[in-house]
Amino acid sequence: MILEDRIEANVMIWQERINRLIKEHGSYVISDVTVAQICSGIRGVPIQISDISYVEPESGLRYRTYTINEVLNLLPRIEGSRYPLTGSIYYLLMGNEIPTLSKAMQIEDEWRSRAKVPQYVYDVIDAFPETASPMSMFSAAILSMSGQSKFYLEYEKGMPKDRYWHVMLEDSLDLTARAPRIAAYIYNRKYHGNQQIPADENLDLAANFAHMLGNDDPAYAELMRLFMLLHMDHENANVSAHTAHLVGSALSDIYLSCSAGLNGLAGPLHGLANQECCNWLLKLYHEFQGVPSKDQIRQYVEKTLQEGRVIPGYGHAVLRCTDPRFLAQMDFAKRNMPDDELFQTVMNVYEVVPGILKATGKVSNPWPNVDAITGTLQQHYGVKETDFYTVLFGTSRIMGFTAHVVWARALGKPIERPKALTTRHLESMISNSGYR
Ligand code: HAX
Repeated sequence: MILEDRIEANVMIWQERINRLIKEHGSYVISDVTVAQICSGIRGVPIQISDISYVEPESGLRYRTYTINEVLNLLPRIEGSRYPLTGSIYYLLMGNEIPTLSKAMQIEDEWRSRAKVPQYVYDVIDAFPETASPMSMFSAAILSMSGQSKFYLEYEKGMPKDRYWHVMLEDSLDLTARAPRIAAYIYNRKYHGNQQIPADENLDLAANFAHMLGNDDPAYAELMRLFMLLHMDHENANVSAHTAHLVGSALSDIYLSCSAGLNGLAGPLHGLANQECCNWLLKLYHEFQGVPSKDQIRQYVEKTLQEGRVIPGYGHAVLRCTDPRFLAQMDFAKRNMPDDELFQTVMNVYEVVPGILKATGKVSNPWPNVDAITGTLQQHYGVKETDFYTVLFGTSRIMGFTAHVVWARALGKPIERPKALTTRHLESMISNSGYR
């Protein structure tokens, strides 16, 4: 299989680099950790290597060293499409190489051949009450496949360690092939009277996902190609990716790891922000009965801040610039839906909010992140149920999770076990050091 061959050809090279680093520079100190960092979310403390994707504060996300603009320009696409095939991004993340169109198509073919979802997964979803959150259904559906994981079954039989990543890759391809079907099933069951739309095997993964969500407009297929590209990974230290990686380090299978990662993604300060952002924008739009003026936006933003709430879609723990993923979606909207009034609202908000956040003097990054616009594009193409947006996000993000977990196993990364201290330890360390 194409990805297996590509990873196989590279594993030794990366293993040697890591081994050399440990052997020759193992005692090199790369950071001092402060009390403030330990007490505030281990913010900024380097915890691991993330070669698959990396976030530069001033220029944003890089997939295997390529910026978002480079990825959009260099990756192959099918004829007539502006946006790369999802299979090409997955190949880049896993294989560390810009693929040819033929290679990207082979990944899409792999997904086609593995996409059948076992009936028990649908039964798990059906067992949830109508009121259940779509993210809990999605996470549970994925978790339910753990018992049939190829890794789990072979591990039970005592497979040798050098087989681990091969079997994890198998499971990863199965999971990533099935995820859009599971997500679409949840969508149609929860919001559209269980009117399920059969997959169209002729389409690529993203276009098929768009089709199963009920919109066959070619522009929506394009949007979903862009969406899958932009949401696939964002460095391996954010809540969800790190959770998936941490759980994977215990040799848990890919379903256990990805389900855990999705539970982190479901939090309001992380993946759920896209839903909150869209709801905030919709409320703003309705309050002023149309596209609000900049003065009206100023009023509305001040009110949100006075209520002690954050402006959703703005700020970031690492970025210190407008998120290039926001800009790529803005470009899509300008081309495809310039007259959409919610998009026009997004643009007016973009002109007003950074200035207000800067003036507070405390916000580290006043610029929009990816979530400031994502929901607006979905609204335009008819996917209006905002509480489903994190499932959309998760469908793409598990691809990134799987790339990190497969590579961790290929490189034989050990189980993670950082150290926790008591408050008393900290107090004693400080007083014993003579620090004032
Ligand atoms: N609106 C108002 N205040 C904000 C703010 C915003 N958008 N972003 C940060 N601040 C405030 C913080 O609440 C904090 O205030 P206090 O000191 O009073 O607690 C202060 O500014 C400093 O915070 P920071 O260092 O700038 O930001 P953090 O790294 O702590 O947090 C967050 C980063 C993304 C969580 C934050 O900017 C935020 O809550 N933004 C709004 C929610 C959002 O858009 N989340 C999505 C992030 C992208 C993502 O992960 N997607 O999955």
